[in-house]
Order: sequence, then structure tokens, then C-alpha cells
Amino acid sequence: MEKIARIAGHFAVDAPVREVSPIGNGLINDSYRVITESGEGYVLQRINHAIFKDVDLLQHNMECVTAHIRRKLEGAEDIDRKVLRLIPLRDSVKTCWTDGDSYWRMTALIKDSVTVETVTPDSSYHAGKAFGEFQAMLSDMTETLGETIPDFHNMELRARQLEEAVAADAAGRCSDPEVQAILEEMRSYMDEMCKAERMHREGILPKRICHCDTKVSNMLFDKEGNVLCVIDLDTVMPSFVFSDFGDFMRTAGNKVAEDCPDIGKVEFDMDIFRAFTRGYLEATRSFLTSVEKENLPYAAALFPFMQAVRFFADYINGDTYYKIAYPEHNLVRTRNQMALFRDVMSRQDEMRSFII
Ligand code: GN1
Ligand code: MG
Repeated sequence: MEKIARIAGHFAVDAPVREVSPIGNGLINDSYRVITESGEGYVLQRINHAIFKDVDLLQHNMECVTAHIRRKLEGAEDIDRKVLRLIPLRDSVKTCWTDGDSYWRMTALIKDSVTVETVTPDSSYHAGKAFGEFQAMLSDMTETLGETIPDFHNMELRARQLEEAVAADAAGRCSDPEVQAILEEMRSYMDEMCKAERMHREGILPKRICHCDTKVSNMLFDKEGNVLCVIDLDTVMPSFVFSDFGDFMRTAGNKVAEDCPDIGKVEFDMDIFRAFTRGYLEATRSFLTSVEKENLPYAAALFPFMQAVRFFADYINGDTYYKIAYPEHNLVRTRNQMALFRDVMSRQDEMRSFII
């Protein structure tokens, strides 16, 4: 932790660092809470450079997005609790520090906020509004944002990556009959799930600036359960609105965590779906097209499916991408996400009739 405190000292914090502790359970970056002698709090993050290859672009996106939202919120109360504030370096305006090996950035800690892993229908409604408003606020950005992970939510690419993983079979896991069965099931849905990319090529589905990682744990709530702020802006980039709708459904809509090994407990929660959808549709009325709206049930299925494909490809590759806690972790996650996907598929009509 001493090393982390030293790194924190490169940023323009208000006083010497008093304590540092690890926070969060992200699968990609490492995060630490930093408290200074004055009691001010900060979040220091080590950026996973193997995944975010263009750190300058990453920081550029984050700077543009937070500045844009800050302008939109001008005049509102408590702005620093509603949008992240990047802390520059002590001796420059740059927002990223590197020792040539790792890359670090810092934001101000948002006081009296909590993250949650599960939501109620009531907080889902507010989350739907918050993520919808996030997209609405960014819908008139003039700065160009790049894709911090190119083709991040492109299902065609994820399908290809899975096939490449299978062809290489780097960890020798493909001979397992269960792996073969999952693979066969995934392949049978692949075409249907690649529909978004086709609609985009046909010119009927636009890309907009989206958050692209709208899991419940990426929002801060106050003690009363109101959404304060959307966090984890690494993947804010042009994408289909399905990304934000779908990933929230995938995480909040699942009655258990994405890595719960007891797949008998996996179930899609229609109350969460209805509440989030109501909030989201209210907030996005000004720009959402009918094609986007009609395909929200598809988005709810696409995201557990895409996540299953990603976890599964990582399992086959020998766990090179997601952090794992035990050897079968990615397989357990895959089973869980496929179970959720099947359940969402069985509720498509019910979802459609709620939306239309
Ligand atoms: C990763 O690091 P974290 O937990 O915010 C991943 C998301 C996945 C998620 C699954 C850059 O997010 O796309 O949905 O794990 N982020 C990246 O839990 O790949
Ligand atoms: Mg993330």
C-alpha cells in the first residue's frame, strides 16, 4: 500500500496521503480509496493497459464526457456528486500518470455514496432514468469519442473470437463434452444474435454515445437509494443503445450474481425489466427511434448471450482476460449467463407487449 500512496502523491491531492485501501470488484482495473490528512477522499485506479491499449484516447474520452456532463448540470445542486471529477497531476494538466509500465488515474471520491449489487423495482426505475439521461446528455456532444476497445459490443466480432479460441484450444479445454454442448448451443443462436450489426449496415440502427458497462455496480446511490452518479467511464464510446439497456438487464435483471454456480437460481426478473424500461423510455423519448425501441427485448437477450460468449472464449483461451478466483470461474459464469439468456428468450413476447 505504500507504493500506492506514493503514486497517489503524483496527483494534485489536497494534502499528504493518510491511508489507502483497495475497493470495488471490477474484473479489469484495480481501484483504491485514498484518504488524505485533511479527510478528503479520492479513488486511484490502475488502468489495465493490456485491455485499454490507447490510454490517451481513454483519458480523452473521459475528460470530454465528464466536462460535457458538468456543463449540462450547471446550476444544479451538488454537481460533484453527480459527475466524476478527474484529478490532474501535480505538475501538469494531464489526468494520467505512468511509470512507463503501469498507467494510473484519479477521481474525487463521491461522499456518502454506496454501490449495490442488486436493485429493487423502485431503484431500477431511477436507474433507467439515470442511464437514459446519461445517453440523452451525451447525445449532442460535438467532440469525437473513439472506441476505447474497438468493436467492444460487436457480436459478430465476439462470435469470431470464440471460433478462434476454439480453433486454437490453447488450454486444451475443448475436448470436454460440456464445452462442446455449450458451443453447439451458442452457435445455434449466433445468426439471430448478430442482428444489430446487420441493422447497422442496413442504415436503420445508429451508433450513439453509450456507457457500455451499465452494470448495477457501476452507479453510485445515496443512502436513500437515489441514483447519484454513473461511474466507470472507461467504455463510454459510440455503440448501439442496446449496450446500455441490455447490460443493465443482464446484471440487475438476474436474480443472482453473474457467477452464481447454482444455475437453478438464475431467473430473469420481469419487475426489474418493467421498472427500468419505464424510466429508460421516459428519459430517451427525445431521440430513441422506433427500431431501437422495438428491439429492446432483443437487447435484453443479446447481453447475457454476448457475455456468455466472452466468458466462454476466455475460458477456452485459458483465462487470459477476466480476473478469476478459481480455475472454472469463467465456465461457471458462462453457464450462469446462458441460463439467463434462455430465460430472457422465453419472455420476449411478454417484454414486447409491455414496450409497445
Ligand atoms: C468487465 O471490469 P468490469 O467489471 O467493470 C468488462 C465488461 C463485462 C464485465 C462482466 C472492459 O467489466 O464488459 O460486462 O466485466 N469490461 C471490459 O462482469 O471488458
Ligand atoms: Mg468496467
